[in-house]
Amino acid sequence: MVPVRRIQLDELEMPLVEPFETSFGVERRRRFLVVRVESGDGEFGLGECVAAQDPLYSSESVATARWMIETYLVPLLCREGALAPPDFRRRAQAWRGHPMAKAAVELALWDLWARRHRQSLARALGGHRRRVEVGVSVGIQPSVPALVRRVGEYLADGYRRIKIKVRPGWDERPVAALRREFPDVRLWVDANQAYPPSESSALRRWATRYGVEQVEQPFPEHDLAAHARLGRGAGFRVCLDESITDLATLEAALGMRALTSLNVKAGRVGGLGVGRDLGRAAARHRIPAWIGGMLETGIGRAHNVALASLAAFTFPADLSASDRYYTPDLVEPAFELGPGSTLLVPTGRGIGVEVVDSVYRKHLRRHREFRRETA
Ligand code: OSB
Ligand code: MG
Repeated sequence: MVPVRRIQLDELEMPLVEPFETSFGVERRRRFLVVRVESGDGEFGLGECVAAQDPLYSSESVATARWMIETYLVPLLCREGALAPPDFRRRAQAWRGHPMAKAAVELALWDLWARRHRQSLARALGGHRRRVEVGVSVGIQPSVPALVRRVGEYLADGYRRIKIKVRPGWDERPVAALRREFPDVRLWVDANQAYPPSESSALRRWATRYGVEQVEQPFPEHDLAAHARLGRGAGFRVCLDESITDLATLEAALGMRALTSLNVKAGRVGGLGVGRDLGRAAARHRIPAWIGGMLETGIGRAHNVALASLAAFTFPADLSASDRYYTPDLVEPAFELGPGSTLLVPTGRGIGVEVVDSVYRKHLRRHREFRRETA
């Protein structure tokens, strides 16, 4: 159990070091919520919400996540006064949807739980790795030469696995150019649902021809059958991201053989508990799982790195160094790329990194506090 006496809901806005363009839009700045839970004895826990300003990646947004947290999740915590993360998960399941809002609170409870048990979050979750292997996710660039240059810089930095964002009109040419320039690079593509299933054969042709290792979420999230057809007999993996929102959708997709790789984002699926279960379910089906990212600051990155330290996650994560996203990052120490394209798993209590107050205050746009009545 972790007592909760005070809850803080903050909204921040931070500029990205460079714009990040996907099939659904361009992000130049990230607007996001941070939940802070306090136990009343000096301990606290932090959770970053991955919902973006606009509902483009999924139906949630900063506004809907704020509404869900303020209307249901904060009152639940105030009513109970103490909840271990698995109890919160169970109670929050009564309300449909809103996994990003639920995750923000669950992440904060996990951080608090680990701190109170004087453990790192990675240890509290059952992780054993000291370093986690990572790659980099590269947005759509203004031109093919610009992409080749950018990827060359990331490889020079030490990243060993490259994922590029694709969409109709930005796929075969950039992929062919990367393969020509970097014949051995481990190359993934992510379409964020941008292709109609009728594009399946063209997609299969260029992905095979240029040695793409996996194609992530090419088709609309509810079309599991289209993903299953693409994967049948293919020489590349079909990875699902947006389609998988909980254990039930994963079981359904596994039953249909709609995936041969799984992107797990705690923020997308309602928290670390669900994320861990998804990884274990994939492992039982011999499907590689890996940790995805949502351009988090160091707070969310720390939770993701902790989850990536579990044995179930075997493919390199979409978790890059802090300087690929924000300079300076919200936390210290910042995440830096280490040997073998890895990030170090923090060993301090909880998430194991500290918020830098001056940076946090500079980007703070809204602040709200809630207290549990203890009369
Ligand atoms: O689909 O994986 C995605 C970023 C924002 C929204 C969706 C996605 C992404 C990324 C970035 O690919 C991964 C990262 O945080 O580096
Ligand atoms: Mg994705």
